[in-house]
Amino acid sequence: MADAQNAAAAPRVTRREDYREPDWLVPEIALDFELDPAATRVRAALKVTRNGGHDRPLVLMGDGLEPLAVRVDGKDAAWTMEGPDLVIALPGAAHRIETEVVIAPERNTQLQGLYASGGILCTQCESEGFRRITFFPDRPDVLTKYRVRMAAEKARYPVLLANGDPVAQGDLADGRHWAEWHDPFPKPSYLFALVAGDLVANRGSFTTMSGREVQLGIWVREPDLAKTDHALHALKLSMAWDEKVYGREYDLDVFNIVAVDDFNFGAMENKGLNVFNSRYILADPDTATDWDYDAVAAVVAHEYFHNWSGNRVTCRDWFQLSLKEGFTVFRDQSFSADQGSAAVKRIEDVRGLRASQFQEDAGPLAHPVRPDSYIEISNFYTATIYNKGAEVIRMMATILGPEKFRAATDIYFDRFDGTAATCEDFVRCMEEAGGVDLAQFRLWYSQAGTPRVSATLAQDGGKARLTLKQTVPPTPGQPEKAPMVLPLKLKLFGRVTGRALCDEQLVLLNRPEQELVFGNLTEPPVLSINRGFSAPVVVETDRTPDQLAFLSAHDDDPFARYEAMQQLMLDTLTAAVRGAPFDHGPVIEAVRNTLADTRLDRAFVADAVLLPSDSFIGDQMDIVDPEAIFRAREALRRELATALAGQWRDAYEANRANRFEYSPAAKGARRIKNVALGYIAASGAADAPALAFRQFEGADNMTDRQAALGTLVNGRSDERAAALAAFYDRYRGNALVLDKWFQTQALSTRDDTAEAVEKLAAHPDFTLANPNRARSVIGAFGVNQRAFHHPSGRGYRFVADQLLALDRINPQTAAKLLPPLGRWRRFDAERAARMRAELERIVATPGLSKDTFEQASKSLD
Ligand code: 0A1
Ligand code: ZN
Repeated sequence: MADAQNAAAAPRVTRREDYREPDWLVPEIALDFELDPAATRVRAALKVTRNGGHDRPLVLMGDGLEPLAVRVDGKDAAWTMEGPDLVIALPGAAHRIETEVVIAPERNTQLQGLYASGGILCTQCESEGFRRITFFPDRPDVLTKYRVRMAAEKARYPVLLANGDPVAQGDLADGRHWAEWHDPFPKPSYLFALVAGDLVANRGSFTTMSGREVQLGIWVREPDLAKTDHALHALKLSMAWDEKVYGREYDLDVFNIVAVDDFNFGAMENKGLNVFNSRYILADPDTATDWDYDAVAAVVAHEYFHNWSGNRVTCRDWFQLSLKEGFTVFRDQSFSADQGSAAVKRIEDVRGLRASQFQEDAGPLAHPVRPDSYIEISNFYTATIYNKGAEVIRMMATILGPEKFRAATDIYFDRFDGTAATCEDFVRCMEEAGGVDLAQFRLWYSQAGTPRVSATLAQDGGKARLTLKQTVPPTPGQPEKAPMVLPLKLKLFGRVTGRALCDEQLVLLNRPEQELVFGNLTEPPVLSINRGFSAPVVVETDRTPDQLAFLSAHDDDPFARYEAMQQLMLDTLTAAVRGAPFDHGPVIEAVRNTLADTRLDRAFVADAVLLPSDSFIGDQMDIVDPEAIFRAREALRRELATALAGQWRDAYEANRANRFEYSPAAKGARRIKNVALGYIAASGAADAPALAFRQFEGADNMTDRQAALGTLVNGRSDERAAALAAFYDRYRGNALVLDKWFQTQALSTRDDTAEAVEKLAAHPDFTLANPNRARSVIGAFGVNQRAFHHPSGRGYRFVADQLLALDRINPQTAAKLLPPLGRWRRFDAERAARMRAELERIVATPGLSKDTFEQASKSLD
């Protein structure tokens, strides 16, 4: 705790410009673990070599470790501690260093390093967790070959796994056993992993393109075994996809995945031994929604793809994090797009980007895709690094075209295989293979903030003049911005015939203002712009409701079609919130037409007819008025519900057939049916609660059951309590499903939700020790705009109280809950003052972690 306090008083800032090559390299390590939850003895033998002609000592980083023995070349040696680190002066160019420490996994509530989760011992080392296990140069540019031996009580830990391939195992006299694993690929310490537990595997195999057979295993506790087929299938699909699309083959003889219940993030790509949050592995129809199934496949793919984008080619330093994360998200998004509807996938990805990354980029925690400094690197596993980073890769792929992009990634993988690379290295490969100059494009890595483009189209006889202007808003530390390269796909449609007036064009807007002229127009043109969301920007146009409604019915790019509808809804809603004149008519007609268009994919229709969320509407306003937004949105929802009552009923009935199948068509049917159910309830129809309850009780899958529960939870019917009680009774023994029970209530649109979450946090099944459970209440509540911003300020107090309690247990997860409190500048003076008061209380708390300190103090600046 004393360390944490010091960190808060004088946080050390790490800067990108200070990067220096490591003084010492570690080509090899042998680790020996005597595993025990209370006291695990870790012996490490490192071969170290001096890197260059300097006389600096060897610094082995530690975090909370005490050296019990230190030997150099077999002899006891002199050493000192500098803060948490072990420092040894060494005379020669190469030495053998041995250290010994004892750690206590069962007391590790931070879930970094070696910890216990439900009787399983497992590790999480990214970013700086390896130094909580043993003394080591714990930085990603030190690549080492690992040999790991571990011993543990056989009855409690019958399965012993580590990175690489298994080489030997055996029994010991005292009920213990041991196993040894070798990883032939040099790797950074953040990719180290071991797992010991009473686990069973769903086994499979995959034959690689060069004919090698790889043994696959998805390891879980025995009762969960039946829920692992989907993950195993997704793994095989991912392995085949990476061969086909990127020419990349798996490289070890085994690939193991372990699911654990307590995990700070989604999953971790440790070499040959991925460790997953169980919510991204376990799926069966009774407990997982379609969203969960898709997320399992996407995360399995993501972690698998890291084997090349992250492991074979890793990051030089943590400022390059997006090198592996942005690229790997782009790869997993492309994989998912190839499994079903690419259009629907793109719509969902953009929806997510806007909800999390645009908001981040517009607030106090905005940072570039390649940050310049950090206090705590764990705070930088953000939507900007991941999702904006993926958009940056996507833009380069768009600019290069598919063949050159593939040629560029081939160069990248081949040239940097086995090394720790930088974002700059990646961009250079793009330039080389693409024959393009990306000098100005690099601003995407260094400038934060979401660019804004204004587009105005003026017709003049047979010609039209398109004026494009760009601005990039100021962000913390970056008051002035240079114009960026924005690849904008655009097209014109004729308002009379609906026909395209030109081919799709890719315009690279790279100046503050640019003009384009279109000729030979035979009818009034309508502008379709940023098609496919080709650039992650905000586009403002002067398109009329009529033109937007027209595009929502005629655009041949599904994303642009969706976007036109969203813009129409957004314009209508923001006018209502501002008290300006508005007309619901065009939205109702556009939704009517979309619902009636039988050629459209049902999943697409479901996305298109959903109103923008409260918080996305809020993002359009200088000062967010949560109550006015809620009222305007509910009013439009009710009107859509009543004006199209017949169509919602039809959509519901037509898609009611209820035998679970996991296919794009069946998923689409469930989606539109559940959106329709929501509208039926919004109409206030007397039979709506009974309809929802019938669906809740009769469902043969979690998608339908949870959707019905969500609809009821937003209302005030008797069925509400009955459904909540039934759900709880049925699933109280299943933590992942119980999370849904908590989350659904924390997301409720009812006006008593701020009060309700306080009760949820006092529920006997609520615990801060499990990150999923904490997020299901506090994280969900934080994005429930109206409830969180309750005028009394009780929502702010609740989140701050919980966050402070969690900070003492698990700082990484606590700090992730802070951003909603940091958005105070966007709210009225009274709310802003209350939010600031909570941030000040947090910052002033003795013993605060540096994770939370960084988030809170930056949010106050
Ligand atoms: N590299 C993982 C994400 C991850 C990051 C940090 C963690 O613990 C601090 C855990 C996982 C991924 O991108 O999936
Ligand atoms: Zn990742």
